[in-house]
Amino acid sequence: MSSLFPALDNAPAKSALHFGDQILDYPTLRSVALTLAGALRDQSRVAVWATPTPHTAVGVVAALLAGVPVVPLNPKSGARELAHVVNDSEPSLLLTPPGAAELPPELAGLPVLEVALDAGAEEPPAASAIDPEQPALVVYTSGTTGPPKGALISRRAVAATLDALADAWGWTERDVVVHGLPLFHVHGLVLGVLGPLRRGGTVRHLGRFSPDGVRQALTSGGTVLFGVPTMYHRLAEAVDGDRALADALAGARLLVSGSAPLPLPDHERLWQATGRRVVERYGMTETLMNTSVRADGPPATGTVGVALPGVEVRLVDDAGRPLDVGDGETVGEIQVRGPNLFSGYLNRPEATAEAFDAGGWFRTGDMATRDSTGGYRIVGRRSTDLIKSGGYKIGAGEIENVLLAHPGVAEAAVTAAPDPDLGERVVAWVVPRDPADPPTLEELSDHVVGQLAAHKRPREVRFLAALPRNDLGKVLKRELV
Ligand code: MLC
Ligand code: AMP
Repeated sequence: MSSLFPALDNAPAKSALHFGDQILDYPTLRSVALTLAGALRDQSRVAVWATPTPHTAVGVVAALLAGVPVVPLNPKSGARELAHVVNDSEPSLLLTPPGAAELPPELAGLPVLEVALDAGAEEPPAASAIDPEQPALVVYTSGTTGPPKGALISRRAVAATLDALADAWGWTERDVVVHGLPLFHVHGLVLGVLGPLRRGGTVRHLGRFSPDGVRQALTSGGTVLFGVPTMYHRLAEAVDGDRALADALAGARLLVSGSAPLPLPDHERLWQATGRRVVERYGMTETLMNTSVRADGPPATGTVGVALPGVEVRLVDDAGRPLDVGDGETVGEIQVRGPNLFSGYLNRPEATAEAFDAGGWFRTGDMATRDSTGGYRIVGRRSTDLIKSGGYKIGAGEIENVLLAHPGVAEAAVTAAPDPDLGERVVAWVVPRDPADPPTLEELSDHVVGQLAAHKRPREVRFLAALPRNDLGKVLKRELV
């Protein structure tokens, strides 16, 4: 059996996965996943239609048991990005829940296997030892330009990050992790599903995030809550005047936020209402988790905490020279090194080479300060072409290319605007072909949703006679914002 999930070896009689009223205990998960693993052994790479259901968890665990890399697919992908992901990653099989709604034409030709939640007749023999350097996952993540890149995340990186978090958070088999995160990104899938299973604990997935769902789950056994800042913002909005929700949050062992900065006002409102401090951790698809506020350390607000065990974190200046500071003021780019790092971008050797410096440090593009205790505070990011909306990373270039294909658009630039709920929202700056008859926001939004996932749609459009450009023709985004 793979060493990624030691709890599946002894399969204790306790629940592993809760998705609504669908519950799988460890013995059932073991037997269902091993049965499926037996059917996957000859596959080169499997795509998983990552619905927020137990089938996704079972499909991913089975593939990992079989030593087959997984490409999680967002079931709400637009046609253009889905075609890109499938052409780039070339899965040999697609796993879906039974009776999944009609699959998009981009997946035609890909053999489909439905994930069953009942065990087959016989368990196949366990796989022999699998190389920890082998990819566990290929997770697509947006860059500043072009289509998303597939980050190759090894089994070693998954194990390292989860064990480091266990140390920082005192995370054990007694924890029941509650969340409503999507299962096609590392937050929901690696931390939110593989994490509890590696610890031998329980996942309690809400199907879809709601403050009510959080309250119910935390008052019926949930111990830890994972969420992106937008979810904590919605909890902060809901908790005012809702004693039951306040009590539920106050009763959790740990409230963890990540994927984007948690604004101080939301931090403070939750603290006032519950007496609890939300713990922030900082990570990235390519690096998995780098830093966290420790559960056994002092409560901290506005910081993403200290380097996780085994992870080297440093700040560098614009020339890439290390900044040996602890003044809480000097800003540098965060670079990281450690066993949590990805192995490269699929089919993109140049992008992979660019991502690291000569010493093997990964350039995150995030700007931060470090204080005298080694705590990091993220103050921004290097590129104006990356947007974090609702915790999703969105590349401006990808949306600009889609907007330019709209018949009413002559020129387009995409930027982020601050948003109290989403953190940042996507703003489209458009030079219309016919200034007397510009496309509406709804038309542009629908056009983007046809090609890309709905979270990438512009929430606002601003019309201009021309985009500000430098002598080389590059759009001056800082002038726009
Ligand atoms: C909206 N929708 C449309 C549409 N407009 N569908 C078709 N056509 C249109 N024009 C649909 C959306 O698909 C969605 O459906 C619903 O309407 C609402 O969309 P929304 O307004 O965009 O989002 P919302 O529901 O408000 O979601 C907020 C949220 C979500 C916080 C729940 O943003 C979220 O789940 N964020 C998590 C992102 C995340 O996990 N990031 C981690 C990355 S890893 P439906 O059915 O889908 O609701 C990482 C590393 C790390 O960052 O450190 O963790
Ligand atoms: P992704 O590429 O989707 O994995 O997103 C990674 C990015 O999310 C990082 O580079 C950061 O910019 C951001 N991020 C993740 N966690 C935090 C956090 N706790 N605070 C601020 N930004 C964060």
